[in-house]
Amino acid sequence: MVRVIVLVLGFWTMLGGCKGNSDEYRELELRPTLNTDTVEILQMAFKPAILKVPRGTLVVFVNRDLVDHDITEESGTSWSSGVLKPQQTWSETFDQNEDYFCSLHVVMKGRVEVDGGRMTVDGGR
Ligand SMILES: [Cu+2]
Repeated sequence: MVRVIVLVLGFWTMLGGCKGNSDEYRELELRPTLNTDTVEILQMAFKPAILKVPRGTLVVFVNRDLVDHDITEESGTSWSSGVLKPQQTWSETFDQNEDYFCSLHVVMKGRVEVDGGRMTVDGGR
């Protein structure tokens, strides 16, 4: 009997990722896929300027430019990354469409479009 249990545990371990922590295992079951995507900041622009993603995608912003930038929600009130120095990254999960800009260089604008996402409420602009 003990031998059977050892074999089963060994098989689970081979299947990958189960470290014997039941909470961790449960979390993996509940969140089977975490979508991620990337926006690069390069030559004073967000690339791509419009990123289309499934709802709940974790978007990683990477500053590949030579100067500081930030990522700030368009109205400037909902969220902001704070200053991102060259080679620094910042990430945010998107559940709805969001327009954003760089508050250090206001001509830099970008948008994340979520599949089936609602339009963000325009903050009086
Ligand atoms: Cu900037």
